[in-house]
Amino acid sequence: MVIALDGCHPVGARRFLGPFATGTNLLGLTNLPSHSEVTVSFDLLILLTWDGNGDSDNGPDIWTLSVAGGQTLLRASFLNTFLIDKNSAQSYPDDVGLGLHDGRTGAVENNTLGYSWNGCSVDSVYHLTFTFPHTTSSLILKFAGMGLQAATDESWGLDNIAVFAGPLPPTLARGPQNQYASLGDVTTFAVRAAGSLDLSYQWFFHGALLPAQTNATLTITNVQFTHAGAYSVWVSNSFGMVETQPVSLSVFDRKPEKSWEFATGSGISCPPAVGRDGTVYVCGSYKLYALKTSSGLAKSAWPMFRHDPRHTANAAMPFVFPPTVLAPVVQSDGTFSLDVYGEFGRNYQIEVSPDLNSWTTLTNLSTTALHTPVSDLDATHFRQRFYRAVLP
Ligand SMILES: [Ca+2]
Ligand SMILES: [Ca+2]
Repeated sequence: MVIALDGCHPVGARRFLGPFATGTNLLGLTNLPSHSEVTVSFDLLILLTWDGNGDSDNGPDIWTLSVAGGQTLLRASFLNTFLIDKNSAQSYPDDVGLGLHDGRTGAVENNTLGYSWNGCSVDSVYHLTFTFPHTTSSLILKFAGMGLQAATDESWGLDNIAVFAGPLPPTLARGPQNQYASLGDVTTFAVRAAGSLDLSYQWFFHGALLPAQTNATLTITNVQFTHAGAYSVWVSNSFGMVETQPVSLSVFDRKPEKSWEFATGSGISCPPAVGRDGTVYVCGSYKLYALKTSSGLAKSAWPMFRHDPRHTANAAMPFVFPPTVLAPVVQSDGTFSLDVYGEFGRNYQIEVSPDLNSWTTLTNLSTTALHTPVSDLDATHFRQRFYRAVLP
């Protein structure tokens, strides 16, 4: 039985059932034919600012599917924002308490439904499928959101619900994912499949059968370089077989170690990361700060929601927005012009080089706007010349 849910389309053109807030929606089926198991599949639409495991104020934001009088098929938190926060993670594809994953892990669509918050698209779609033992002629499925804030802030919807009573060939609910491990680590590949419940598994390494690796998970202990490569798995039952795309295990000789950490205060909400050039990055709400020791504190308003320096205009510290060189043009008379994008009221040095090694100053800018044009009337004398804008 397939139930088309096209009753409404709250935002945009997509028609689906919803949006729903915290609460339970029931799907009841009667007069089912004789069967020993049921498979249900559907699209779960996660709308607006779900907070995943969240914190004491905002989460966890949980969605569940259960069988009335029977088992819980899923009880997972979902994270729909791109905020980087040490407390933010979603449990899906694992149940709450069993996994910490990045926001939108496992989503098959991102920002396709037209929902937005603070001008930014915030929606995702998950395709879910479950098989469970069931024998009676009636069935009630319970779809529920739990712990959500107002429906204008966090809601969900359903589409393309299919319920099948009886045996089915296996289908992949979620294939294994690429893994990264250090020497000596333990690493695990996992596959989740739906379909008739007599499922069996066989794992392969570079296409060669791995003896005795016949579970839904493949665990490798004491990882060595020889373990690096391509893994895949066959899932089969009495009615058919499905094979996954190969995924890779990458092995590194040493795990990057965090050598230090500083306490972060109000507005700074994630542990720092160090870039290749030594720049230290930390983030707060909607902002990423780059602290560069060679030129003092710098800031960058990327990548949380918008690349827009105005979002950091209220920063409490004397941050400096690094200049960007845009729109290089060789004019018809052979002179060269470019646009320096930076902050209002800053001093930037425009430098030139014949070879990207030795640099000399072309001009010093004192900006009176976000965009400042610069011309190099001398450019006709050079076969090639490189330009950069730096903080003096
Ligand atoms: Ca929220
Ligand atoms: Ca929430």
